[in-house]
Amino acid sequence: MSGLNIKLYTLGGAFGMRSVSPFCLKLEMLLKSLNLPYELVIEPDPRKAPKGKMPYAVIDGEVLADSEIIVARLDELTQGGVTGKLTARENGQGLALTRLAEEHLYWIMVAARWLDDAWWPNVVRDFFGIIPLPLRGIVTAMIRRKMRLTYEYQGLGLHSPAEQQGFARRDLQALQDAISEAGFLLGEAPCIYDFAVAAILAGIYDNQPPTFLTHIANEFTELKAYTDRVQESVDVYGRK
Ligand SMILES: N[C@@H](CCC(=O)N[C@@H](CS)C(=O)NCC(=O)O)C(=O)O
Repeated sequence: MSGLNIKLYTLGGAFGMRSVSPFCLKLEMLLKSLNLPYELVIEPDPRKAPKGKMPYAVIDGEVLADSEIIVARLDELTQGGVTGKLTARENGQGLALTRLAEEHLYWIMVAARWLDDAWWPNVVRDFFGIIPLPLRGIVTAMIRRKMRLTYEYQGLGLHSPAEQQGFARRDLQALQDAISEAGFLLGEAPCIYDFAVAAILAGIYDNQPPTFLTHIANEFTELKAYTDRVQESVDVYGRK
């Protein structure tokens, strides 16, 4: 297994995070937990990715785009090393929690960075600081407009700030309630679903400076401890 040649293409760091993409962090955690060596390649421009989103990976020459597709391939290549120790019910529960974090809470995290007028200057500085000044305003306004439309099409962007905070609180409460007494989602050992959920949460808790969502998440102290516990378990951290 260790003979695999793995290149992981990820977004670079900003806002105190090594990578702004939680999907990249999830894969790093998984690869470390599987003891699979890999090369990390920073690709700052998602348009260069096969499907226009980061991360993607090249494993023994095979190009795989989308973190879940990469996880599924790693599971095959390790003969069930990712999901094989879990029951079908556990895998179902884990996937449902992953979807909650990656397809719902994630969008509120993105909006807290990109669409909150008070936080937006951090994005311009950390993300687009290299664009020369006269162009910077035009480019960032265009990209922000696309982000706003995406958030509206997703549906969450149609709600008031208070309603969005309500969605976030219910997501965070559900995740906190899902942690087992043994410390991780599905028992005493961390698994891929912990990596997925904790990667999103790390992007919320460790984001610098804190966003409105960080402040809400800080109310969930057990969830915060869990997020650190998962990162500690594999010694892979989102923060710099
Ligand atoms: N479902 C994808 C989501 C990847 C994703 O949303 N990546 C974001 C960064 S966190 C991205 O590259 N966005 C660039 C864009 O949409 O232009 C996965 O799991 O890999």
